[in-house]
Amino acid sequence: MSSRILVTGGAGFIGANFVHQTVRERPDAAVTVLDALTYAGDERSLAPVSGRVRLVQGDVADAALVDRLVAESDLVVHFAAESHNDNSLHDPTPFVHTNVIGTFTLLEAVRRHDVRYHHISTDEVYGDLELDDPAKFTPTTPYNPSSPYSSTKASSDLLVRAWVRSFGVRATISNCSNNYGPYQHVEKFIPRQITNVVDGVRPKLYGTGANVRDWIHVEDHNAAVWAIVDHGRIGETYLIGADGECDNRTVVETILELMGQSADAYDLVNDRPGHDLRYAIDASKLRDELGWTPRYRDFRSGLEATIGWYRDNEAWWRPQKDATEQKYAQLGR
Ligand code: NAD
Ligand code: TDX
Repeated sequence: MSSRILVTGGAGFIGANFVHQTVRERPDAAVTVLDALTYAGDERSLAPVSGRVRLVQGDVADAALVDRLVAESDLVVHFAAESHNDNSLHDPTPFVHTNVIGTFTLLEAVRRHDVRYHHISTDEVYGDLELDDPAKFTPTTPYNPSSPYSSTKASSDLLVRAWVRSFGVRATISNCSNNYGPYQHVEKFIPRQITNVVDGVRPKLYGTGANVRDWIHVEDHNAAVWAIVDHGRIGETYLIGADGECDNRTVVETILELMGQSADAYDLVNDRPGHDLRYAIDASKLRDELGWTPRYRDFRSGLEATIGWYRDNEAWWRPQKDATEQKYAQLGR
């Protein structure tokens, strides 16, 4: 099933990895990527599958373009978003445009053409947990987003739920924890620190470094997305996570150690305003109902492989590095 697949945001981090995995594992799939190629999108991330993928440069909020592309698809997987919390604190405008209006535009098109839709979202819609609270997010945790980014993602999830209930749109939603792996923009925590160390710059930890994220390898996220598309129940929300909780300080210490530096060779910098303390996912619904399990169970070796990728692919990230660090310098971070 689903031989004609429209992947929005397929030139971004998770979307590009999804396209690679799809081309590798589903030889019959005809993949079209719709991507605006913003600062976060890079055509070169699709180079390994060029010839197997059609790239359309455009905006998910462009109703005419979206209508045409959806009409010729059997499945839409919607990754496109403005994805960085720090940017959303500086200027929320593109977050509302892409994350809210873009999702609305896609939903109207899949409604018109009765096309199966999968919505990619984040655990940040649930807000945060206390550091010493044993609780984890579940599909019934109330929405309580903290940042402009997470509130626009929460808005988009609620639109999907309403379009399922009111119009019978055939949609599923997944809310995943923090991803790491190849092709992630150097603005994000792990690639920023790896590339800083490559450049002889000390890693930068916000606040005290005590905040906890629940890390999952991008390949495991995307395998879970396929499990949901293939076997998930329409209208349902699945949480994706791999029991990868780790505080930021430990992540930085591990990167430093794996890169041959002293584990305390980092700086504490200004905290992010409204910084969520801790995220943690209970993925038992996904595991029990759909039989998904993560392949990357050892965060340390996943980090080691990711460090290797950034060392081997400096030409991919180098063009973004200076501008990214200049933005952080203005924030004292
Ligand atoms: P990213 O920023 O690396 O990529 C986003 C892509 O969307 C880019 O290629 C960009 O060009 C494209 N895009 C942005 N605005 C667009 C528009 N108006 N029209 C068309 N394309 C547009 O993001 P990512 O980290 O790969 O995240 C992908 C999705 O996964 C997002 O929906 C995000 O909310 C979600 N998510 C991310 C994580 C994570 O840890 N990175 C975790 C959970 C969920
Ligand atoms: O230099 C840094 N130093 C630092 O301590 C950066 C860039 C980040 N941090 C901290 C902030 C967070 O606690 O590291 C943690 C991870 O930061 P980000 O990579 O910015 O991710 P986060 O804000 O947790 O959001 C990510 O996961 C959920 C993605 O960017 C979102 O798109 C996704 O929804």
